[in-house]
Amino acid sequence: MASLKSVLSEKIPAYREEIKGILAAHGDKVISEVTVAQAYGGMRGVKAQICDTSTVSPETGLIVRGIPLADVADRSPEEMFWLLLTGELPDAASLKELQDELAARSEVPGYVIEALRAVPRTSHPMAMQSMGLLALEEGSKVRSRYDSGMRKEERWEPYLEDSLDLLAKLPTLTAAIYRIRYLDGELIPRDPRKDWSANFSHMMGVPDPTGNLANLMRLYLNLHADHESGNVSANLAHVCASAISDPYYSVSAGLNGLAGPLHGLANQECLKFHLSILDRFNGLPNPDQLKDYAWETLNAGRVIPGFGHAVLRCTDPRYVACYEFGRKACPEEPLFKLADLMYQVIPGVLKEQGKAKNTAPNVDALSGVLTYALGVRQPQFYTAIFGVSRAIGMCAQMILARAVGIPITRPKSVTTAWIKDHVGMK
Ligand code: CMX
Repeated sequence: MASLKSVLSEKIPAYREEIKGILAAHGDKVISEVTVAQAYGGMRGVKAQICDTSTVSPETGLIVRGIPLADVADRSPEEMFWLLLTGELPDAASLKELQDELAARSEVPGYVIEALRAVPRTSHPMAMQSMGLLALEEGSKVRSRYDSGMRKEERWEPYLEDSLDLLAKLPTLTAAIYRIRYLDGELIPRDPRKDWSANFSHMMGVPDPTGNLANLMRLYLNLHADHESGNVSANLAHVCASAISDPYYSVSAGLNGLAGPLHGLANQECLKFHLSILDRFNGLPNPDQLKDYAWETLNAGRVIPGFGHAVLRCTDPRYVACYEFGRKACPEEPLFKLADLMYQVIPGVLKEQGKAKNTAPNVDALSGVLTYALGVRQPQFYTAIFGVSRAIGMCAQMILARAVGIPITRPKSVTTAWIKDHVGMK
């Protein structure tokens, strides 16, 4: 048995040496060039930062520390956190120690709950989640250690401490948001017999007679944890933490990006899309009706949520894991059947339209559908569930970045006048 901190303490010196060696021998080698189109186009495809927790292959999807997602999809989110940080899965005793550690840190101070109660009930759950983390910042060990003059090489340690606190409290905080925002505001205490994700669904308090919702939350919180570091949420957190802003500020920054409809909010949009179809056809449409509906959507200048991806050029393996889960847990649910029909019809429509580079479904095509089918009927809340999970990856990435002393992010921007001059335009 080992603690996460002791495993990291052992691995970090070699990791530092490895990077030092690469920089000394190859620091001047070119890994990417940037075109004018990329500079105007969201820096798509520009290789300009390092992320060792995971990588997204366009052809196969997420690979975590060299392991294809499908091979670790059935692990717990706690195991995922350990894997992202150390490159290994914990043994049973080490996992138990991490879970005990998270349990011991899980209480959210009363003033934070009061702050959540003080905002209007029309506030978006993402705004409440981000605000809740900022309220927790008061306890940051990064901030107090920095103020008392910590050495640069020690920075990863309070980042780990804050991350453990933050990750321990985030399910409690987010379940409280659910109960305050949608139910009677009475909070459910955590159950000491349950683990991190099981406690999250337990504290939300949605009736779950089959246990399927708890199982879905375990899968969901595992699958969404990390997706390398260029995506909006991870990148925002990374940039924020590069200024030695502590994990509360940095994860809050990431959550604010996750709240956008082209990123984390897509699962909410996707569910709405599914519900609007069931509503329009008073149940499941036939394939031709669905095709017409998809064209109507595209012709109105809207995207089909849940399809396409900025990086992936294959079916998202997270979608595949959700599909397998749904096939066992709720195959007869009209929403699941519709998602299945969309999988058969939509790629053909998008191909015919000829714009999307990837016409296959992404994870959002199913995550909201399953969450709704298993009893969480408030689509606006779904991105907050995503946030609980994505915080795992954001924290892992910033701990490692501090361990190897990645400096403050500061790419160079240029003006349109500079571009014109550079390419020789008058
Ligand atoms: N429906 C309709 N049009 C789509 C489309 C979709 N599902 N996916 C891409 N397109 C369009 C784009 O809007 C773009 O159109 P314009 O040229 O008119 O601007 C064109 O196809 C090319 O886009 P792309 O290079 O294939 O995709 P981008 O990298 O620009 O965008 C994404 C990626 C995810 C924003 C886009 O596919 C989309 O809007 N999908 C629907 C929303 C969604 O499912 N988001 C979840 C993403 C999951 C994640 O972040 O992990």
